[in-house]
Amino acid sequence: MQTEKQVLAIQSHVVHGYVGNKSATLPLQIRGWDVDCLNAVQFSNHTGYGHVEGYKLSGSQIKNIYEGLRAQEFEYQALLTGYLPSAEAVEAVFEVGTQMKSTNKDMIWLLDPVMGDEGRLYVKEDVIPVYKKILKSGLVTLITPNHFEVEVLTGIQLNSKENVIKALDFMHREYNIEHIVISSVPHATDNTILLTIGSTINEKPFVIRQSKIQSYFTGTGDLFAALLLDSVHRYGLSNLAIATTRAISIVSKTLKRTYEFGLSKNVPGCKMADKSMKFYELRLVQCIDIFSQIEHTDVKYEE
Ligand code: PLP
Ligand code: PXL
Repeated sequence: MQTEKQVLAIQSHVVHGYVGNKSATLPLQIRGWDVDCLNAVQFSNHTGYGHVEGYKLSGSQIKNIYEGLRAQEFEYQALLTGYLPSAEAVEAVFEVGTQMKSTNKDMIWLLDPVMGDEGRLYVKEDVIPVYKKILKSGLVTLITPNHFEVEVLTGIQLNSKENVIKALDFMHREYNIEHIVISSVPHATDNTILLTIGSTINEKPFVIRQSKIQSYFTGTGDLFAALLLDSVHRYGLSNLAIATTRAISIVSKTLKRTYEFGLSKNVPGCKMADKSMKFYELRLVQCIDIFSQIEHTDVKYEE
């Protein structure tokens, strides 16, 4: 009998394009998950376009919808949380996660502490202490910060191998996090390479090197977090390095296809708020064959 795979996913909805739950849902469904989307915002499009219309849920609206789910006693094997629009929304998600873990201590909570990128916060500063509080609770299974979010959480600049190890150690010990995957770290000296660095407490960290596609994508981190959730469920948290290589492989094939589509529109790259951005929305529907293939063994890791 197939095991149940049900996930509650709390992050953004965009009417057009693919970030947040729009990025996570299709790949997870194809890989056998029932995805219950609690959309923390409903926006017309992602914020990179420069103009957005839409609505944010308040903390109490998030809790209220969750209470509806709880009343039905739905069961979830996983909780996936990404971009949340305010400190009170993050507080509400802390309450949801706490409640869900109290009924199923084996539930995987993958928390992507979405706060910013490339040196810029895109949430208000008051969100930071709430994330820190959640991380200290010991309820989160796995986090997927990018390099900037690691710097925000630890105060350590990821500009050398020693500092990366220091930051991982800080997050394992100060924040009580057993599993960490830093989704993207620029290489210290080679800007054609992007690193993904993972670590399980009391084990050696691992590194995955990929050549960077010189373009700007949005929703990649959300896609990666969703695929990593599927992958750790499939391969086990004790095989975090293998699980991460499988997820990275799918992300990189998706980006390659997205990039080729952008090129076919004669747009060589794209910048924030550039009109060409619409050609770089992740081409998820065109990648169904990639998501349908279960094993992706072409990406390797190093210790
Ligand atoms: N870019 C590439 C090529 C990736 O493979 C990944 C994650 O796997 C990311 C970006 C994710 O970065 P972020 O979390 O900063 O969106
Ligand atoms: O991919 C993160 C993200 C989530 N939610 C919204 C966004 C973005 C990135 O731009 O605009 C609404």
